[in-house]
Amino acid sequence: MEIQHTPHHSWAEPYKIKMVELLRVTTREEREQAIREAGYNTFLLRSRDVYIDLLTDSGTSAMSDRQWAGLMMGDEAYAGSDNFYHLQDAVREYYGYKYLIPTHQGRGAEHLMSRIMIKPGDFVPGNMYFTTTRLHQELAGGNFVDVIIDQAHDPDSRHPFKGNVDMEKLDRLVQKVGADHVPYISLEGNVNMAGGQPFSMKNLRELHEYCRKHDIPIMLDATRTIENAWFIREREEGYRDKSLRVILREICDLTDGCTMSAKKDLLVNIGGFFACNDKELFIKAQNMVVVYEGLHTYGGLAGRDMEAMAIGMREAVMEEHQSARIGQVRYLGNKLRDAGVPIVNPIGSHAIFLNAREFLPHVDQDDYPAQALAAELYLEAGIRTMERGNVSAGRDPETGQNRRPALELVRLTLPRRVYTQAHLDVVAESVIDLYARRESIHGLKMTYEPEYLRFFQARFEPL
Ligand code: P70
Repeated sequence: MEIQHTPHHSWAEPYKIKMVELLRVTTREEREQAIREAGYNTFLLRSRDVYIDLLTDSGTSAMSDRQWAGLMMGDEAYAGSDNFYHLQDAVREYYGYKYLIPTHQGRGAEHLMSRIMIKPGDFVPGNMYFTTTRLHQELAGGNFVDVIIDQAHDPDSRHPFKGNVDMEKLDRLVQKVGADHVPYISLEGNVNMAGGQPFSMKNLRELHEYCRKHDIPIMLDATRTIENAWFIREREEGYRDKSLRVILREICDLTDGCTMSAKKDLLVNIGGFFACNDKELFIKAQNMVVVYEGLHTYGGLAGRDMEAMAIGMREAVMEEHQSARIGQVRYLGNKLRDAGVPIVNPIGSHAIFLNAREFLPHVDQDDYPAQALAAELYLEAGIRTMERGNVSAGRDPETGQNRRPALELVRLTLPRRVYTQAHLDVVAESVIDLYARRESIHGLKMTYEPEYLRFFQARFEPL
């Protein structure tokens, strides 16, 4: 399939706007009250108090007219809904996995997979943790082991594939605990916590070969894998003329199954799935899904949700869609970088990550610089972002201490097909203003800490 560019190779949006949602601009006083009531946690703000919402790219996409039309075609039968079969056909076509179990969202699939595949005491290597993924591994009795390359933990490294697995780290683990205690390797495309960084096909091929030899399945976190495919085409020898569809299939063909949060790449507001090629694994998942999600042909979704996902999948692999998606993120990133704002490099596909450690060098990591910066950006401009640092990393289960991760970041995440270039100008101007007065920003003290995934509901006070 040939790659189509717009005239002049611009990343211009491959759509026009048919319906709009009005935004509300608040006063500084209103924002002061709102963030105080939210305990300085952007997850606890009401969305009506937010002007530009860059909290996440999850479930926040604008659906197309075709997807909305698909909702009307929902077959809400309890069992055997037509929409399930449409989704199964699309998964087989684009991802290539034989068996499909829908789930309400990504963590539903992670839960099923962890429960089925992990035995207590097992070790699960992964190319950096993701919060929900690691928690489900731990709840199933497993131990997560980070096997991503060192460069991924360095915000200044310009390595083109910071999502790569360090084969030596992996081999060291397998030698130490034995392949029998490694139920699978968890491989994430466009590694979220590293700043949206891709793995290369070369790395995946090496991993595939190694895992075949040791009989270890590769389970893909496919949430942002189409975006990963984009980077493979851009940066890897031999892929320049391949379509995203072809690259996506090549990735999936080197893995054994996946969990998916369809709320990202697949352009829906809710949904996910587990998919695999092994029949035995599928049967176990099919049995587990009825306990926690719903019957195996809907898994916690309405028929209409599955239809919107099947249509979203076809749109997500369109060249012009991804070109605009990545072009927009880079537009914002380049503006910030040119102004000297410290961001994670290279720029990833779903977000710009501010390096809060460098932005606020005067704030100790246990005073949560990224959390403080996210709160301040809201106060400054009504822009909502997300902490991805010490609060998100949580405590080490053994020592009980904060993990103090190398990456202390604030994520400016771009919903797909939602904001315009002018919105991004406002965002860039606001961050640049904040950077100019960075010395006036102070840390936070945590006053309430939930037991699980604390970043969602923790509360803070200014120091
Ligand atoms: C985000 C969202 C979700 C996600 C993901 C990857 C690579 C699995 C999931 C889970 C939402 C989120 C989740 C936890 C903390 C903060 C935000 N990421 N794998 O904003 O999928 O949300 O559908 O259960 O990125 O990055 P789901």
